[in-house]
Amino acid sequence: MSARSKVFGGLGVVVALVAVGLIVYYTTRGTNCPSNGPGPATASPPPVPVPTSPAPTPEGPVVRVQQGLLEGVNKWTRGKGANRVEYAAFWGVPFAQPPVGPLRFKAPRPHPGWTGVRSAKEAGSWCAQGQDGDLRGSEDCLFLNVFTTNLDKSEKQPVYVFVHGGGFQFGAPSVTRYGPDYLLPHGVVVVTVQYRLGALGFLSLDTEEIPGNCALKDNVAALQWIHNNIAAFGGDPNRVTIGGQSAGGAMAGWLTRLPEMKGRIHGATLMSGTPYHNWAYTETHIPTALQVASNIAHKTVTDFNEAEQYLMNATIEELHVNAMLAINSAMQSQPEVPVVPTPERRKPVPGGEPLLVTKDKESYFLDPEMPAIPMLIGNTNAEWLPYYYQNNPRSEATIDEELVENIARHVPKDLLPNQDTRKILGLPESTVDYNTILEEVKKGVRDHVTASCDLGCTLKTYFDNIWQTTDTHRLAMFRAKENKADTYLFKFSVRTDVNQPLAGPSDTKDVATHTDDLGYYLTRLIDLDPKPDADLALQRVAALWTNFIKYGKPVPQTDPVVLTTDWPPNTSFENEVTFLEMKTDAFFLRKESFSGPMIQFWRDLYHKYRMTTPAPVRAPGRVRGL
Ligand SMILES: *[C@@H]1O[C@H](CO)[C@@H](O)[C@H](O)[C@H]1NC(C)=O
Ligand SMILES: CC(=O)N[C@H]1CO[C@H](CO)[C@@H](O)[C@@H]1O
Repeated sequence: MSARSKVFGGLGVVVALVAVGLIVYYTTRGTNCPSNGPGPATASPPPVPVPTSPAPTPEGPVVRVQQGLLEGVNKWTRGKGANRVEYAAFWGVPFAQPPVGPLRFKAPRPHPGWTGVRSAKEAGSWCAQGQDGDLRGSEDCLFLNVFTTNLDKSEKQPVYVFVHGGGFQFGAPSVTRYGPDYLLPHGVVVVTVQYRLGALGFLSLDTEEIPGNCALKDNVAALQWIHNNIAAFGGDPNRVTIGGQSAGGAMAGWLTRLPEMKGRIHGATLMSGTPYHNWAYTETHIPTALQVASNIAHKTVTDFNEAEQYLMNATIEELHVNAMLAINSAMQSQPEVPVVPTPERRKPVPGGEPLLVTKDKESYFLDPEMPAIPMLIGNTNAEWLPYYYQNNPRSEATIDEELVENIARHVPKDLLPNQDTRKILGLPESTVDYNTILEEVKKGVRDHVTASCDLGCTLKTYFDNIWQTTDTHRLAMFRAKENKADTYLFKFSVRTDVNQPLAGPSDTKDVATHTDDLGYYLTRLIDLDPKPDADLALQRVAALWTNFIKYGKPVPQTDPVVLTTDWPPNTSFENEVTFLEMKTDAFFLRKESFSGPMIQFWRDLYHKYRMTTPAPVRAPGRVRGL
């Protein structure tokens, strides 16, 4: 056991995130896993590009990007008939200079390029993350992967850029999952992106040295690189759809609203993740960063300059372990992950670190200057069911009662706007006692118990609400009010062998939990030969997704296999909404509350506490009630 293993192994620090399901489960069955050892633990200067000469004659497909020549590999998609196509894969393409040494915590800088032909046959190193009690990956990890069937063609194809999830702390688009096999036969170019994770991706003192939001800035740089280079792979830079799942969905949602991304993103698919979640944005970043610095220093550090030095000098192990401790301790009391996107409020310095998140969540989504981008957004139908069973494995009534009595752990803190948001929205100081809200929530849960849905059943929907569905619904409502571009809402309920095994004892048909949808549009190595029920569902999902990527609508025309009815876009997203229900045997439109029976309760609560006054930045009354 290495010293590193001991550091991670003894602490069990990932427990909270695993418990809430925000991390993606990595399946490493098969022989094809990239074996990226941990990278340098200490800061070192950015490497100078090494010429790869003398160059052997390339055997794989070669593409010229702005930085130089890349050699990929030719592959065939799995699948039969028209679903089996040959494609070129380019793995581990650097889209920025390695963010190491003095560039730790900084926005990515353009890659200086290379001479000769750079091999793009293997995945780049994962971004550093704790895994199975060990540290995996490296600080030098700003790579993306491109998959295309359209090299050397004059007619360009639309592009799908996928941002992986993993609670902002874990994950990577590896060769064992997030594969393009289902999407490529439909004529799109697929790109998967790596971004800095955990402390390296999000720690923030909101200073020039540690400005925060590195991971978002990595994605901004990746999209800029894609804009500049994707035509060389047969992709159309003017038809780029960004997609993401879980934390990746939240990131994709943020990106669609950044002015920097205007003209770089033309559509978005957000699966089980939006920027509205309590877990996808925090204003506790400064105390968190000082806490991490103090843990590293083994003393209390309050001075920003001193904290910066400790954070810049620390090893990646020290950073990750201490960030995980901060996350775990925050999540003991509420559904908040403290190492995630943050506001940037410092004064801009000419030539200094760029500011990215300069507004609050709501005003971003109501800014009339923002481009109109069609969106496909949705959830699985039982996102947080495993969380319920983790808390109450045998569905005991007494434990349900305890869960309600201790509801503070399960109430989104952002029901009340926090200080920074108040300032930006011009809202008065709050005089609300948070305990009043907690009592209202307890009562709300109990009021929704019915003869056919007892307390446990109500809690299952409640957990889905607080972690996912209320915010998905709020996003759809904001978009409908804004009425700028189409929104398509879906709920994914397919259950086949492609899903994860269910943690709970019951509900085995048509139940999909968090991450279950992933294996239906991106391939995993373990699903080599999907059974007929899975095969039908994944054909349908791939067609809907790629239609959206190609035409901006998932059903340009009805199809006997995919969907026999039209799927119209937004009309409104009031308490009852029309959405596509994707069940194992059939996909069909359905009109009911997207987030369950408590929708009116949540709307009232958000109306009462989060938006007590119409904000000056928007037309009066526009947001009230959301
Ligand atoms: C950080 O490293 C620099 C350069 O080696 C050193 O001068 C400084 O004292 C270190 N600071 C801390 C707090 O470790
Ligand atoms: C069916 C429907 O109401 N669609 C609307 C969705 O929003 C766009 C953008 O405003 C409208 O053009 C559509 O008519």
